[in-house]
Amino acid sequence: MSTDNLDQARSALREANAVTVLTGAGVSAESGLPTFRGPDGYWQGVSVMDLASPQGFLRNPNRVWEWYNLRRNALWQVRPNPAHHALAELERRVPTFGLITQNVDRLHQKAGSKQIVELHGTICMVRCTACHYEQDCPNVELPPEPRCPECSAWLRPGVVWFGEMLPFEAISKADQWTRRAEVFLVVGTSAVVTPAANLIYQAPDNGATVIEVNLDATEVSTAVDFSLRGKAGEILPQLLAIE
Ligand code: BV8
Ligand code: ZN
Repeated sequence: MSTDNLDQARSALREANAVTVLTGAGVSAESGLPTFRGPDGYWQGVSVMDLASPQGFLRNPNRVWEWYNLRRNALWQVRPNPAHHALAELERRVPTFGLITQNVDRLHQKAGSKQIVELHGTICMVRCTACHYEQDCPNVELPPEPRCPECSAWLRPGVVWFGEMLPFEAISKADQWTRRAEVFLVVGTSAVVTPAANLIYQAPDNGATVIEVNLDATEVSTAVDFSLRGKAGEILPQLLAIE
């Protein structure tokens, strides 16, 4: 990656009073969590619609819970990495800041980030498929067939599955944070899932400078102002000149 690219991106970030960040699974990769579409990603060898859709859950809830319990139990063992900490530091420096995440792991919160929108919910939450019961239950090993304590119906992970609408409040806040951004920083996402990916194309409409940090080139790399290639846990501290 060219240093002048990094230098110019760093100055744009330093001068900005309003920064919005969009993160994906790549920001948690250095914490030891798999991404989705990478070589050892969650989606390798499995059908997305079997595991992360309402139809898949209806067809075989045990199979879906087996997969989500595996992911939950992996999550209790990992910690935020320098990428998460750099974004929490950025929030402390910038007057108007918002972090929009597609991630469901809550590692941004663990690193101290506060202004967060979870576009796709979180696997730390469970909710009932039949009544209003919901429970935040991090660090808890759930039984293979989690049932609602109020009505005994199946519980489901508190995430947004494919084919499901994103929570209205989340998407309208993400939209507002994208409109106000002077710099829009996109970290560790393949930018294929919508409506999250649409925000990246919307950001420049209001004059934002768009900076991408990713290990590889993505579908948006040619559409952004600065595409910084490398690991988020290494580049973000450099971008903030945290040595
Ligand atoms: C919606 C569940 C309206 C939670 C997720 C056809 C039929 C039906 C629907 C659609 C269709 N075509 C398009 C759609 C819309 C669909 C969609 O986008 N599909 C995709 C697959 C094309 N979207 C939806 O369904 C959304 N709802 O649109 O509602 C509607 C309703 C009905 C019908 C139509 C529309 C719901 C989207 C939410 C889906 N839920 N997950 C869970 O179990 O996790 S999304 C899933 O992908 C993940 O949750 C994740 O959040 C998301 C994005 O993935 P990434 O985070 O980008 O991860 P990925 O592995 O892809 O990339 C990682 C990147 O990191 C890579 O670029 C890699 O290079 C980089 N990297 C790796 N290591 C590092 C790194 N970078 C830096 N440093 C490193 N160390
Ligand atoms: Zn219930």
